[in-house]
Parts: sequence; C-alpha cells; structure tokens
Amino acid sequence: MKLNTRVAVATLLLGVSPAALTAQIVEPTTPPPAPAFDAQGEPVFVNRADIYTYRALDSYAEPDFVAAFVAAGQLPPVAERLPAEPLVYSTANMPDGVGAYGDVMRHVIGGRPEGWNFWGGQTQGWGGIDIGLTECLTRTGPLFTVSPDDLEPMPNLARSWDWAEDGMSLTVHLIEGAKWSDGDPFDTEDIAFYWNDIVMNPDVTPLMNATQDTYGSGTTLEVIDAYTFRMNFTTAFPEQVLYAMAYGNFCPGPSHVLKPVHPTYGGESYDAFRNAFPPTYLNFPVMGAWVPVEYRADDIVVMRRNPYYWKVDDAGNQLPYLNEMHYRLSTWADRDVQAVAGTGDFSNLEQAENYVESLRRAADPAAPARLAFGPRTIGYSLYFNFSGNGWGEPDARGQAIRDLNRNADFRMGVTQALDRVRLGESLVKGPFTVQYPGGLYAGTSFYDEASTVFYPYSLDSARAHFEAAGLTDTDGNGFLNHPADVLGGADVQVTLLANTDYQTDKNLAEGVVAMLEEAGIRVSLNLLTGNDRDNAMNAGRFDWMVFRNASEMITVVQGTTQLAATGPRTLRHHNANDAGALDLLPFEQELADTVNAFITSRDADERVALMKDYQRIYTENVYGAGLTAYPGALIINKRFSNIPAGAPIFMYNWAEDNIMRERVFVAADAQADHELHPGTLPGAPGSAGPVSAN
Ligand code: BQZ
Repeated sequence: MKLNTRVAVATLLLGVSPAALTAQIVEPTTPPPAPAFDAQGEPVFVNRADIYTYRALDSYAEPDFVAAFVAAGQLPPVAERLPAEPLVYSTANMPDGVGAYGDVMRHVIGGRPEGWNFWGGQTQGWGGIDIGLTECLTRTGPLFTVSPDDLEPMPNLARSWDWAEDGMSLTVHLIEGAKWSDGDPFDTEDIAFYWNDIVMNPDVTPLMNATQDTYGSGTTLEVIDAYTFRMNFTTAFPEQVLYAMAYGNFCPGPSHVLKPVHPTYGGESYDAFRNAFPPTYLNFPVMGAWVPVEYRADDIVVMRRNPYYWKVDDAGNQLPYLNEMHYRLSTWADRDVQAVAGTGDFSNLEQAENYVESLRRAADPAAPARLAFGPRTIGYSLYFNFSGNGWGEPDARGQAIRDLNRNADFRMGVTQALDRVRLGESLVKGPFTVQYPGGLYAGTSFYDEASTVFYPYSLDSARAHFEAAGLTDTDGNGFLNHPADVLGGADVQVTLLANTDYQTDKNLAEGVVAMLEEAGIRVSLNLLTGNDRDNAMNAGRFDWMVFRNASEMITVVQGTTQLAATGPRTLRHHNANDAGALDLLPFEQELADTVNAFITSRDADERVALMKDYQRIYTENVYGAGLTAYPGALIINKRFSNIPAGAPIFMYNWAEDNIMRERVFVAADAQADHELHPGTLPGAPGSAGPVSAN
C-alpha cells in the first residue's frame, strides 16, 4: 500500500483529524533497518523426544550421601522415590554427556522473596527461584532448541495429552507416581485445587495472574482419575492452551499444605492464605529439583536437592547433578558483576549499560565465565493505561490522562516525541540497540516489516498531534494545557511508572521524561521496586509505564492471550474495572478478535496473516510505544557442563529454564567447595532447615 494511501487509511481508521495529519506531520514509515548483530552460537535443532522421554530403567542411582539416608531408614530406596516411568534425559542430547554429582550453582538476584506461596500471589524474588521450585504441566523454555516442524510445548508433569475429535476438549495424562519433595503423592488432587481454588477463585491471584481466560474464556476442568483430567473449551482446538500449561501459569502447588490454610477449607482469610508460608518457613514442599532449606534476609536463599525429584539421566542417575542452589540477595546489576568476576555463576546480561565492561572482562582468556550473545529479544515499551472507566481508581488528574491516552492523536504525539536512537545510545553505543516501533519484535517468526507502522521522531509532528488532541500552551509556561473544561485548563501532568531495580528501566524512563518535556508534556517519575511495581501495574495504578516486554512479543504462541484484551485481566495496560466492565476502543476490540481468531486457527498461513493484521493495527494505533530492543547475553561460569549451545537469555522463558539446570553438572575434577550444607537433605515442611543422615 502506498504511503499516502496508508496515511489516508490511517486517518480513517484512527479517526484523527485529517488536518492533524497534514500540517507539519511526519508521516509513518516502515521501521528503519536494524544494525546487523549476529548471535554467538546457534541452537542445535532437535525434536522434543530427542531431549527426554518417559520410561522405566533397569536400575537407578543416587549420590552416596543420599544412600546414607536410605541406609539409616530416613528415606525409601531411590526406585521407590521415583515414578514407575520417570522423565529420562537422553545422553545423546547432553552436550557433555552423563554428569557427576556435586557442587552448586551460585545465582545472584535483585528480587526479594515475599514467601513461598506462588499460588497466593507471592514472588520468591525471581532470578530463577520460582522457575526452579515450581514445575508445570508443560515446558517451553527449551523450545529454542526444538526444530520448527516439531514445535509444540514439551511434556513435563503432563506426560501426554489427547485432543477430542472435535477439538472441544483435551484429556491430559499426568506422570504417574511422582511425589512432592516431602514424599506426598503428586496427582489430580493438586490439579483440582489449583484449578478450583486458585485459578477459578476471584479472591485469589497467583503470581503472573493466571485466570480462567489464560486457558481460553469459558474453559472448565474435570478430574477423571488420580492421574487424568480433562479441559473443556468453548472453541475448537485452542492449541495455545498447551503453552498456557507451562511456566508462569499451570504450575500446581502442594495441595496437602496449601488447602488447610485456604479459606474455602477453613483457612482464616485470603490475606492469611497468601502470607502463610513466609521465607522463614523452610523445606516448603516442591516438585522442583531443589528445596529451600535456608533463608537469610537480604543475604541468601539456599536450596538442597529434592530426594524425590522425578527425573533421571538414561544411565539411571536421579537428577539433579548439582546438590545445592544459591540465590544471593543483591541487585540485578551485581549479578552481572559477580558472574564476570567468578564470585557468582550465572547472569542474564540484560542491562545494556553493563555490556562494555562485561565484554571487556569476559574477553580475558583467564576469565572465569563464558559470555555469549543471543538474538535481540530484550525490548522495552512505553504503555498507556487505556482504561477510561476507573481501573486503578484514578483521581481527576489521572482520569484526564487516561482520556488522553484513549486519543490516537495524543498517542501519536507521544511516540513521535521519542528519539529512539538517543534512547538506545543512552544505554550503550554500538550495534546492539535498535529503534523498536512496538508490537512483535523484528527477527521473530511472526514479524512482518511491511505490516509494521513506525512513527519517526519529530518534535514538530508531535506538537501538531498534541494540538489536534486539543492541547495547547495556554499559559505560556512551555508546557501544554488541558482544554479549559478539563481540570480548569491546568498543565497536562503525567506520571510514569518504572522498575527501580534496573538501571535500564530508570535510564529509559528518564529519557522519556526529558523527551516529552521537549515536546511540552510534563511527566514525573514513579520509581518502584520490583514487587511494588508489579503490584501497582496489576492494580492499574499508573498513567504510563516503561515495561520490559514478556515472551508474547517474541514468540506469539507463549502468553498469546496477553497480546490483547482478550479477557478482563489479560492485558497489562487495560483491565476491566471493579464492576468487570472493559471499555475497549474499537481498535482494541479488533486486536482482541484477531488474537482470538489466531488462538482458534489451525491453519499456518491464516495464523501468519492474522499476526500481520495484529501488527498493523497495533503499531498504527500505538497500542504500546516501542522504545528500544537489543540482544541479551548469557554469562555462565566455565566450570559448568551441559549448557546447550545458543541458549537465549529470554525467548519462551528465561535462561534459568532454557538451560535445563537439573542436567547441568560440574566435572568431578572441576568441582569447587561451595556447598554450605554438604551431606544434607531438606527436612520436614516447616522444620528448621536441612537434615543429616543419622
Ligand atoms: C530473569 C528473571 C527470571 C518478572 C523478572 C523481574 C520481575 C518481573 C521478570 C531476569 C528477573 C531477571 O526478571 O531480570 O533476567 O532472571 O528474573 O524470573 O524483572 O520484576 O516481574 O516478570 O521475569
């Protein structure tokens, strides 16, 4: 479509005044070319079944110190601790083969644990803690290494699944005989509790906000037997539900310890439920490879291997190989510093400000850690709160901003006030950052440049759009005023929410403030730490926010329902109000319809076409104003083996999931003496910490 035609179409679609699009307007284009940047190391594409399968082996093994617990009668023999057919990792897919037991992976994280109740909405501090503790029905992190023609979520706690002929239901078969880390059986009691008393209970919001809509509006779940359940849908073959069964969403909790404190089963209150397992409650039962056995506030979380972990290598060795996991409670920036220095073992180098120093340190042949850049999958957008009907309970000032946010000219003015070259260079110079228009990322499978509308930087054009939105500087103080009938013609005053735990978020937010000031819009920063930022965002307490995008903008198939307001609480920047009313603008409804059509389509060509429509509508309407995008780098200490080639720090999930830590090991002759609780195992839930063999 010719550009002028595009502008005319945009005029009609956006309902903006034609005058605004002619006087001094710089017309939209397609995005400027991205500087070439090649990821170091490509994944080795395999089929999912090449990575692991489920089967019984002739015999099993365990670390010697664990055998001492069996000999002392403190644990059943390893074969009885494992499912009849455990998950078996194939040696052929392990870069360095069968591993050795021992050693520790020392993580450094910037979050802080609120407690272990992921299902009550508590964070464990991120940085791989929750990824390691919660195992989910399916798994998508390792999909970066799965060939496109076999691309579907991997089995995990759900061993297999069958679609009904008409696609209106999915029968899911759990692994049989797996146990929680305290020996309690894992079965559909845990599934039923998660579905009925967490997902379907409006008084409970699990971490990452899974709701019924996450699994498709109107979806229901019924238990068939101890290891089988069925999900029933309102549309045929919603295959994205398999992605929604992965980390972040369908990760069941230990119903045997959660139920007694849940109000439906006699618990005192929802607040008491959420806070029932503070970080000081040790040995919380998990399905993950390691169990929390020590917590020191603002210092460290230590985890010890789960003696009931339900995965083995194909030599029969029970996993994990690493006996201990550390999470040093520090800052995200310190994670980079410690990983390159060798006092930490892992980092997702995601703050571009740290690139140059990290690269310099890692370039030394004697450097303790490997650093490898992946694809450009770290990106930030400026999001507008689109609610006009009270989500987040705005005051009069905030309501006036939301009303402006719903005005296309205002959003086009904002996006053209942003100099994305300057924003990127404020983080790091060089070929890393790219001007990101918003929407789906360039270089990803559903991206289409011709469908991407890019509004170039132009202060004149921005001011013309603001004028078309009814904003002028009536008091001559250099800042634009509302019309006389809005707040008495006061200056437009916007608050910008950002995560103060990251220098990058702060730098970008400060850049937005400075650039909007140049365009005549006064913006003030609301910098909150991660947990508070997440709470403010989830409650709608923001006008605008700078947000590091999640996987749906990269993969589309992971987190698909979060691409648009497909439900009352699916889109981070437009939720329904307390009365459940979702006041979507026409283009928002179109986006939601497009995403829902994508979810129910099984035709590959149709899905590509739908995502082109999505990208065009999204970027034309500036649903989110893209800021910058750049590659992340994985930093891993050189003593670790079985790190998959080309593992991205972020794609379907973060690298803590992608590298499959349960099969990572340190060769016996390279092991360091980092274990803080050698020879111990987790104790009983709620007891004082790890225990030794009698
Ligand atoms: C990675 C990740 C693992 C959350 C979090 C944190 C929270 C957000 C986001 C990242 C951290 C690290 O990201 O930055 O590299 O280790 O933990 O979970 O930013 O505040 O709410 O979405 O994943």
